[in-house]
Amino acid sequence: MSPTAFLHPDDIRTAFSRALSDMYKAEVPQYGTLLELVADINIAVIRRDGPLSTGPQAEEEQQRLGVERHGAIRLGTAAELATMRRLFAVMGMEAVGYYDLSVAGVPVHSTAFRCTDEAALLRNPFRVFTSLLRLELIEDAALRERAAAILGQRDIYTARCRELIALAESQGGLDAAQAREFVAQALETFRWHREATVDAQSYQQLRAMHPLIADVVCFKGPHINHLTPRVLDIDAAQAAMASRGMRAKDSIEGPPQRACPVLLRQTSFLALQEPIRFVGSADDGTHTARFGEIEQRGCALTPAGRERYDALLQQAQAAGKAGQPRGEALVQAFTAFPDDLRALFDQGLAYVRFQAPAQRLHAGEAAPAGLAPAELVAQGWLDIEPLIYEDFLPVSAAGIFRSNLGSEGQSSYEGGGNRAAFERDLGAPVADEFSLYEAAQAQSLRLALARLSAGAT
Ligand code: OOG
Ligand code: NI
Repeated sequence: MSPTAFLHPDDIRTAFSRALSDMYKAEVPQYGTLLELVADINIAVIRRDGPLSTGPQAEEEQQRLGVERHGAIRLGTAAELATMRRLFAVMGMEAVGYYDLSVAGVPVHSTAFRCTDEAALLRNPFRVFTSLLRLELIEDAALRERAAAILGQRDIYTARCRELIALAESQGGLDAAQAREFVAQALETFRWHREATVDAQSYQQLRAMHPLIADVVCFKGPHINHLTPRVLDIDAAQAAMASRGMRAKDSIEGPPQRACPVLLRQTSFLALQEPIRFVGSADDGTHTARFGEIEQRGCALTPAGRERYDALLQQAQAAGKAGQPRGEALVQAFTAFPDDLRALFDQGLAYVRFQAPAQRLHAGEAAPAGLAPAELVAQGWLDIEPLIYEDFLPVSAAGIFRSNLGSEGQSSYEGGGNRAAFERDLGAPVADEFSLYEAAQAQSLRLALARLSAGAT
């Protein structure tokens, strides 16, 4: 078959993300309310502040916002993770970043499956935060073995889904009909099942160990546990959630409100108590796992910026523990972090997208040769815009896990992360997010410089 007959992975990703969103809307109606609320706020913010970008991709930035969301799943075994990597690859997504959540008392480690090139991100930046349970962190050997045995019996993929993944790999893609079938089959893995695969007693034992363990081990598959649209003003969204009768988490994770948003701010509505059925029992139980979340994304930070961010966050947490109100501690700590894009860029703290300024292009002026990017910016030959952060934050993720799973279980695990084990189980290394931002920034520089010199001729 000729490659032109294949559907583009971006289109498969868009179809899948839409199908997942529709399914979740039907399963968790509050998520639909959240989507409406976010769309209203985004329209209002763009009306108030103007478009997200003034560059050539302004229109795509706006349409990206309408489809943008992330989801999260929690897997039980190495084999499940390895197949998930191949499933997401069909949609042009790969594993980026390693997140150790054991330090925050959640016995998992995680990555984000997402697309990595700029054009694909603009078309649809759908991402899935994917965690793998670390059974080795469970101390009770009998329970650990029992959990492994239960997980060993399930197959979270349909047979046809496995076939279509293999077909995509051997052909180098899927045609339209195959892609449609793939989306429908892949969706099955993410569906909620109210029938637990264990009896009530096993469920309670695993849950007592950690609610997350019960959530991963006791069900047929890794139900999508939330989907998160991107909102342009999360403080407004947090207030609106309350006014629409949603029980929002009481604080926003991430940095405080700023003039120049950086990284990621997130909040959620609390997980639903859902009825479940156990094996061999007429009595129903309840399980709490699925929720809704919203996030505001800002500028990606360089390693130096991230280090500064992490230090300030720690400082705020320490002040919080010493009795200062959380919000106040955060605002106070972050006064030390520059709050305009130019300062962030000049100090090497943030990644940017370079643009050739329209007025200079129209005037046909030529930029002097041999100037470094910083000088070109300083002299007005280049404009800068924030390069949006596409990833996650471990401290925020842990906060989201905790607020939705309840507080049973350990507060932290010894031993730290194990990236090598994660990559072995995944069957591939995880990409380094900083290199990706670095490359995106460099590419925007090349494009802007090319436009500058073309404009001058
Ligand atoms: C994942 C929580 C992490 C985020 O947005 O940080 C996450 C989970 O609860 O499985 O989705
Ligand atoms: Ni999330």
